[in-house]
Amino acid sequence: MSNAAISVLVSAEKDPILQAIGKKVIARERISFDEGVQLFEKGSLSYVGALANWVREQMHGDKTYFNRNFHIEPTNVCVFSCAFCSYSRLYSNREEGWELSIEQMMHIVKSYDGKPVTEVHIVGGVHPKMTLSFFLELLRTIKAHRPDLHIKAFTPVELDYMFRKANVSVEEGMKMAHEAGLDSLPGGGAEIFHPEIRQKICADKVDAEGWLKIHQTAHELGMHSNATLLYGHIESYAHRIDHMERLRSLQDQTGGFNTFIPLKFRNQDNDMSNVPESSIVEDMKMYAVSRIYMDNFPHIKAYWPMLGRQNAQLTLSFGVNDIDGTIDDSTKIYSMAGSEEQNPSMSTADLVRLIQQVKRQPIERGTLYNEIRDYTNVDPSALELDPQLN
Ligand code: V47
Ligand code: SF4
Repeated sequence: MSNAAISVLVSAEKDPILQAIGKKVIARERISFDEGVQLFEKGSLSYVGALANWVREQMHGDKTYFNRNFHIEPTNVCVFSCAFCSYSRLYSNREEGWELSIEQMMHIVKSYDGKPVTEVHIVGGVHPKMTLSFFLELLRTIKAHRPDLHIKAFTPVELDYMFRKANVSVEEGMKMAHEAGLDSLPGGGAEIFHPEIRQKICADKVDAEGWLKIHQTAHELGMHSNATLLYGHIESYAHRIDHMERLRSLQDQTGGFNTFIPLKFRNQDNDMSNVPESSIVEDMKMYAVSRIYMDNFPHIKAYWPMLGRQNAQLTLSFGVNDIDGTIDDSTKIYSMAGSEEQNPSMSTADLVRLIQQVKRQPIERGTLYNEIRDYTNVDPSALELDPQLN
C-alpha cells in the first residue's frame, strides 16, 4: 500500500484513539503499552491489518523468507508439566517416551548429507539424565561432521535445567555451549511471561527473568536468537502486551533478536483441552499487532505447521515476512497438540508456490537472514523436477 493510501485510511478512522495510533505508526513512532492494548481491544482486523502490512512493506517490501532446515527432538521425556503441553511424557511413564543417543541423532544429521539444508533446530523435553556434557558432546560431534550447518538449539527451559545440574552460571554455561558449536537460540519456552498466567500454565519451569537472562547472555556473546509468545488460551491482551514489552526492552539493549514468533495455542490432548482455540480473526490480529508493537524486531514469523498452510499464507498480508522452513516429518510437538499439519513437511517448491500465490517474493535465507536465493521468477513445477533443489 502506498504512503498516500495508508494516510487516507488512517484519516478516515472514526475512533480518535485508533486514529492517533495509526498516525504514530505511519510516522514510524513507537506505540505505548496502552496503545497496544487498545489496538487489540478496539481495532478492526482491516485497520490493524492494513497498518501492519504497511509496516511490513516499509521494512521488507514483498520479500518473504523461508529456510531449509530439519528438526531433532532428543527426547519427549520431561521433568516439567506445562498444562498446555501435549508432547511431554513424565519420566515415570516411560513406555511412551523416547530418548535418542548421540549416535541416533548423528544418524539423523547424516541422513541430510549432500542435501542443501542450512540449519538444524534441536529442541525437546527436559530429561533428567541428559546433561550439559551430553549436549556439549552432541554439538561438537555435529560441528565436526558438518561445520557449515547452523545449530539453532535449546530453549532457556532446557539450558537453565542443564546449567543448574552442572552447577555452572548462565554466563559459563552459555560460553561452553557456544564454544562447542551452538550458533543461536530458538524462541521457545517463553509462553507468557506475566507471573499471573505463568503460574497457571507452566509454574515449575524457568521464569521470565531467567528466560530473558539466558537470551541476554547469548546476545552478549554475539549470538542471535528468536522469541515466541504462546497466545489464545487464558491470557488477556494486557498479558500479551506485557510479554512483548519485556522483549522489546531487551531488544533495545542488545539488538540480538532476529524474529518474533506468535504461537497459536492448540488444545488437543493436554490439560487445557477445555480452553477453546482462538479464531482466525484473532490469529491475524495477533500477527498484525506483533508487527506494529515489535518495532525493533526485524522479522515476524508464522510457524506454518501450527497454523496450517493456508492460514500461514494469509498472515503474509498481516505483517508476517517469514514462514520458517521446509522442516520434515520428525516434528512431533505440534502434531501431538492438534496442529493443522499432522505430517509437517513442505518441499521448496511448495513453499515457493505458497508465497508466489499471494504475490510475494520468496527468498531462501540462512538462519541469520543472509539471502541464499531469490525465487521470484522461478517456476515451482521446474523445482519439483530437481531433486537437489526440492
Ligand atoms: O515453547 C507447546 C509451544 C514451543 C503447545 O525459534 C505449543 O525458529 C501451541 O518455540 N499449542 C516450542 N504451542 C517451539 C518453538 C519454535 C517453533 C518453531 C520455530 C522456532 C524458532 C521456535 O512450542 C513451546 C510452546 O510455546 N507449544 N505446546 C500447544 N499445545
Ligand atoms: Fe516439558 Fe516443554 Fe512440554 Fe513444558 S512445554 S512440559 S518444558 S516439553
